[in-house]
Amino acid sequence: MTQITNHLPTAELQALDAAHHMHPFSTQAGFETRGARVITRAKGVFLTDSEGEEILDAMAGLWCVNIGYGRDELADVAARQMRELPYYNTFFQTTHVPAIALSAKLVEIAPDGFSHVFYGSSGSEANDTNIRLVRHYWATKGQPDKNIIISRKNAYHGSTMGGGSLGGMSGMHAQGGMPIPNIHHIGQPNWYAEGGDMTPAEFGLMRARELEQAIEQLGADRVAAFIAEPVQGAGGVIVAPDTYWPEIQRICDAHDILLIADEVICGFGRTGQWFGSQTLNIRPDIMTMAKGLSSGYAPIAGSMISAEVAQVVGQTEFNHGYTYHAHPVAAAVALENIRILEEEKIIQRVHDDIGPYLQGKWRALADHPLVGEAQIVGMMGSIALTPDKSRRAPFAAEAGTAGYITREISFANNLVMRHVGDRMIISPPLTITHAEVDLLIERATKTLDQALAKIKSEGLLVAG
Ligand code: PXG
Repeated sequence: MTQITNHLPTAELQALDAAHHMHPFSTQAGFETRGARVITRAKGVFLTDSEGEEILDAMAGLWCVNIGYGRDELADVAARQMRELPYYNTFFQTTHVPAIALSAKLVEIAPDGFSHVFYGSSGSEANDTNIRLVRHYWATKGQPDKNIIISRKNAYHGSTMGGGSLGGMSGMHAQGGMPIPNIHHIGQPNWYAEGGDMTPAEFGLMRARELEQAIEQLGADRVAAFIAEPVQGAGGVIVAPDTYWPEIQRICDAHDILLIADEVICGFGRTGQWFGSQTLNIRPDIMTMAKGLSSGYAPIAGSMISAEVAQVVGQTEFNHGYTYHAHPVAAAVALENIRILEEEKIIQRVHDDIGPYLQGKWRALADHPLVGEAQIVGMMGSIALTPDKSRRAPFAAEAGTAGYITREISFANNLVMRHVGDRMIISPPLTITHAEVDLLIERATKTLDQALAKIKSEGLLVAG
């Protein structure tokens, strides 16, 4: 067999890809007629494909490459750690320096009250840990029936049985027997799509109180925890109305329900502070971390656990752990990533400079005739496409049709701007420059103009 390298013709790479690589969240058969774009390298905010095209990656990979591509420091640290100690575990009365140093650092940067970190290799694994952790917590306190976890429709918490069950994606639940028992979903705080004639403030309170109603219906003695993303990411960058989170916090406190903030996207500077919980002023007991923890350079995730929960769970053996828990190479890479975030004041820059700059330009896209609203927190933004912006109307066509058309045009314009249904989303590297933001907005605007023309010409500019 010929050696498979970057130098093979694109068509050959695509044919091999279609033949042997099963893609996530994709229709595999489709790759035979239309090959996947082959990404060969990346630097800063730009990807390069096998045809030499430069693509502005306004999604930072999958919301993870917070410090941008091509940082040699992380490669150097990984190589050094691989030579010194490529692997060891911390299961049987052993530990290692990357695990010690990263845990101490994470507790230092976390809000007050956190004391311990339990690791995984992905956000999904960390959320699976959280399910077992909160149930074990209440069982240890003598309440084994306090084991229901409340989550939200259209939430994303991963793709394993646990993570997918916590998530509220109906398309995922339709396959493979999810959700697992004792997971309960309430409505999401998506005022644009579901708020009707209510004000955002009224709607936010109404959706938060669904949590209280669910607790009352299920019984507070049955509910272990509520899990939510501070800002829903994969659900379409849905920013809750201001009234939502204070009410959620009040309800969790009043009913003795643990609050799990899934910070997989919001963490590590995405919202302009270390954690989205700080931006939204919430006090979680557990935080899920992944993605920006290593800027995607190595697979590592974790559950950040409050001192109170850690103390209770720590009394007995917690029969849970992954081979790659606190993997030394991944932990060393994460530490170096955090050093760069701190020393280069990247999060402060999101808060004070590049964040506000992007926000102003992104919000102005709401003036485009195809756009019903623009939302943005820190450096994660969305716009809702609509055939009739005067009344936030959805399209008559199947949800996602207009979004897909727009995404394809965007990709052809060398801008990675994703769609979730008929919302377009961005989450660029936090290191993006002002000039690159200008280019992002220029390509997004051109994309919206072209998408509007195409949607119109296909007779799809019709409200449902
Ligand atoms: N929680 C949240 C909030 C996430 O966004 C996970 C957990 C799971 O993490 P892992 O590392 O297991 O993937 C995620 C992941 C998308 C997309 O298309 C989003 C994610 C993953 C894949 C695709 O927006 N988020």
